[in-house]
Amino acid sequence: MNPQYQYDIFVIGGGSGGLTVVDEAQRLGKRVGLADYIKPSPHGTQWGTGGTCPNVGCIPKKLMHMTALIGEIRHELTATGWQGVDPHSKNDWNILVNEVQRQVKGINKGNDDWLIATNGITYYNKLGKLKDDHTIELIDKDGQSEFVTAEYIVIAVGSRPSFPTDIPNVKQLTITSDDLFSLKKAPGKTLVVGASYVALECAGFLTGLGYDVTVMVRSILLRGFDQEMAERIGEFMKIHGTKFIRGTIPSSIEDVDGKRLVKWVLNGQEQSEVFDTVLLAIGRSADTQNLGLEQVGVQTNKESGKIIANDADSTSVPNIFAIGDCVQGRLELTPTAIMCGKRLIKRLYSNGNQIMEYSDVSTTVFTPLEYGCVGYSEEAAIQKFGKDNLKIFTSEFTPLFWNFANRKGTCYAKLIVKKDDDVVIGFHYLGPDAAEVTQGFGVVIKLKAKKSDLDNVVGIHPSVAEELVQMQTWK
Ligand code: FAD
Ligand code: NA7
Repeated sequence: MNPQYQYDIFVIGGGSGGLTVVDEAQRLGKRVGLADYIKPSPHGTQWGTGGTCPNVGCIPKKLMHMTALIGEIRHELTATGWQGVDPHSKNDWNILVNEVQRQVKGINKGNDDWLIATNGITYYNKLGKLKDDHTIELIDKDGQSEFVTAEYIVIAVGSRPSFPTDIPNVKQLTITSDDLFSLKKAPGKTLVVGASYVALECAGFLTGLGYDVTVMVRSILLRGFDQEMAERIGEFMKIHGTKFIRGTIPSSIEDVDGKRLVKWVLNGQEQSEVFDTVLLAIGRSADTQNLGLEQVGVQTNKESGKIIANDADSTSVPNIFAIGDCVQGRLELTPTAIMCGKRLIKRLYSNGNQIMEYSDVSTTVFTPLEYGCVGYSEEAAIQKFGKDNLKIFTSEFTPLFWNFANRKGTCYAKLIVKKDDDVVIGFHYLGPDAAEVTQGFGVVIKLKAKKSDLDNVVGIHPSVAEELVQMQTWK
């Protein structure tokens, strides 16, 4: 402990990464300070402790996605003789939002109780700003400041939704995922702008909840993911009612009697349509403005605002570290921010030497047909190893229970295997419970299993996952 400073370690940002750092450091008896402050969205939406994941990210998203999937089962219930189920019943948005917020507030309360009750943590519900390499200014909601000092500083301020700069009043005329999960009024007919993770997940569950949803796609679906899988997701969403406008972006958005008149140009022709809600999901920007980074000498990418940190999470100022979504080149996921925070504290205080590895991280996109993957996409594998050195195994299948009500669409899986050593370098699965199925394959890929190892596994029957250990057809 260095008595020169008030805290051994001070964390700015109490999300997935920041809270992990706080927790790990206090367990080791360190004097820990935390500043977490939620800047309201342009519509004034605010939330409690825990950062993006429990408030406006993973958790409310998954709850709404599950609600849409539960709705789909109405058809199977009717087909299998359950009485009193109306397959055309409507979802009540207000009941859903209240339930989602009840669960979110439960998580907030758990965090609040823990922050208050844990010895060794001092929590400030204040905006943190660097003053010098060991001093942080803490600003409360009334603009009053105090200053604290720390030996180490960790920046974990996450990211916030981006807005286009060329559409007048865009922040007032649209909402983002920061507003959606607590929206007071049902979204109604919705245009989702953007075509990646957040856009397709939100479009998927809104369609499943019964809303008229159109996705406006600038270029491709799910950039960075395996494009065959991405296109299959798009096809599945289409046959389940989501509409797509591809190859354009909004050129203007206007308020017309409380609705949104959106115009765009497609093939040289101006087109327009009126929506109740426009949901922007065009990516996220690091929440690093006004953090005092430049003044202290912490380097950032000028365009994205992301902090530049090395593999050991050090910024250009050696005692200032940065983790999670606000750092350039990191996967924007809760478990990566958590593991990164854990490893940082182990390295700082308990002789750890492991750095965070960002390859072979399993993830799932919670679209109506869920997509789990780990390892290389087909495109990335071809680029790295060449087409001739790969075997791409595929399988198309229909889960048994889908036949009850003739659910439309099919599931699909893909394994990418290197010919020279038979190692499985990519796993892709489109089907029910993708996160549960994919987690185990994350271990398989991490352990560099061979295709012949999978061939030696006896499948569980009847299941969808058995498809993955008996794939014999390759492209
Ligand atoms: P955050 O969790 O964003 O925390 C940053 C905190 O810092 C916030 O509380 C912020 O208010 C605070 N802060 C910012 N500036 C200051 C300041 N100057 N002073 C004090 N406090 C400040 N990931 C998954 O793994 N699975 C998913 O299914 C998933 N779904 C998602 C769905 C959506 C809609 C979104 C938006 C994200 C999703 N994510 C998902 C991503 C995941 O939420 C993030 O990767 C994760 O929360 C990043 O953690 P973090 O600690 O870097 O930042
Ligand atoms: P991403 O993954 O950065 O994707 C952004 C999407 O928005 C992508 O489809 C872009 O199309 C599209 N985009 C970007 N700018 C525009 C404009 N100006 N107009 C229309 N469309 C645009 O962001 P997400 O929000 O989906 O996800 C971010 C992380 O949050 C993700 O990793 C999850 O962990 C949670 P492009 O392909 O560039 O043409």
